[in-house]
Amino acid sequence: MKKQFDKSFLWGTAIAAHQAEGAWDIAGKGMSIADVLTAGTSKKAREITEGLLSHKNYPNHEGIDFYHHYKEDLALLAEMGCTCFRTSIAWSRIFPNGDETQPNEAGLKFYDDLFDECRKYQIEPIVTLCHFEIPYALYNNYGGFKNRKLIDFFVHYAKTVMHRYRDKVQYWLTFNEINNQCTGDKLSLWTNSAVKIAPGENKEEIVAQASLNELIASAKVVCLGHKINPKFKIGCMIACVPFYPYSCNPIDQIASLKASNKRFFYSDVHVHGKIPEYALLEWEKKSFTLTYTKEDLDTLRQGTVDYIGLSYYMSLAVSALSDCEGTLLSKDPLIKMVKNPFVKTNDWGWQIDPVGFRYALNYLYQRYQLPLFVVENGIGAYDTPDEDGKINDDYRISYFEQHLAQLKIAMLEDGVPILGYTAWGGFDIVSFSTGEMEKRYGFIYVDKDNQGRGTLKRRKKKSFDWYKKVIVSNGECL
Ligand code: BGP
Repeated sequence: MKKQFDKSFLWGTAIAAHQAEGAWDIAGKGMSIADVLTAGTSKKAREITEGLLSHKNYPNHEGIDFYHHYKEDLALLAEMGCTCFRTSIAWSRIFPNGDETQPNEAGLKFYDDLFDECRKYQIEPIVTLCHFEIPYALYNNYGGFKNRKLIDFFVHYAKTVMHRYRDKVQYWLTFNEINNQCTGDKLSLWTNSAVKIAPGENKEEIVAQASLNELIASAKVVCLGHKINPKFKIGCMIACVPFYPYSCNPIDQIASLKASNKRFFYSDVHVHGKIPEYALLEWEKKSFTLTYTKEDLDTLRQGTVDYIGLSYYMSLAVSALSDCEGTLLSKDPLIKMVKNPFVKTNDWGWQIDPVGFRYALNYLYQRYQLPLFVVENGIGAYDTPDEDGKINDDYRISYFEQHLAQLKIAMLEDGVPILGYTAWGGFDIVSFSTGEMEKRYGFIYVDKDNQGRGTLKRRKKKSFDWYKKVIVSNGECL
């Protein structure tokens, strides 16, 4: 039995370009869909205002100015002992409108320098090709991923960067949390596939088409990437949210199964290289007429991923709507989310469930039999510096301690192969769901507030030294 983490296990932190880089409109960068989200004054007030730019207020536009601070920031990660670092390439830094033939050299040069800086510290870059950063013009001019033309634009972009960084980057992820759009909520649809739904169009059908187009694009990129450099490891990235059945009532098991199929449809295609039967039947039942060709099906079959990248933040519990006798109301159960009394939540209502992490890792491995890479996990919290300016974030240490202990069990006792772990944030960055700075994830505090005020100075929190110890001992101290 394996007793320790493999020597090759990668430890690091993760960010996304649009939440950290800032410099949203310099050196030829075009606007991405993330750049047109606006932040409201309260956590809940953030909404999508297409085309309405609030340059001054939107913290993404400045992020933590990683664009100009990356040298200092990578030095801190190196000091913490990180052996890998996950970030994304902002697509619109390379192709400002998404449909150009020639890339923007200044954008390419920025990532050349960034990856060189990683290599200087022997930090392995893990690169997401699209982390909610579809060029805005592709939404405006093409209607987003419901349009097949985006497959070619994405492939051209991926080919350009994979070729350029072929000797600097080995680990790639195609679309961040591609499966979030299964929820159908506005923010997820917008950020995952930038679809413009025209009046009269069936939203669900459009989302299915856009998702399929993205899956085809991803498979094409896997094939192409392996040609560019056979050593590339190209993964998908899914939000891994296990759905617990609320009770041992059999109908709740069906609810959990159905909810899981909806969420894991994306990784089913990424890994098995075909559209699952349950999806085909569902599309037929709903009379969807999705467009895909025989070549697309071949592409899906050939372009299966090398590993599964995942984020894990929470578990959810589901129950089937039933009549008063507890019998299912229909074969296709209506599913409702229910509160899980066994888990606590953070200040934003996200369930904190370390044991669920072990469960999730096992679930994915059983379903796919592929190595996993945990590329996001962490806790958003309000951090308040004490009188001396120190941040004693024991709650964060405790969160990571508990989650990493479960990861260790999953790996060493349950036999789940895991390639590495990147804690979300590393630095405090702009929160995706709130658009604010005060939901902080980092081991490194960044002096900036929701209004964009602050010196941007970086400061180590108490958790910095804790994570360093974990990395240096290669997980032994857990
Ligand atoms: C994931 C996203 C990240 C990130 C994280 C935390 O869904 O991939 O971009 O932000 O969630 O979410 P938030 O920042 O909303 O707390």
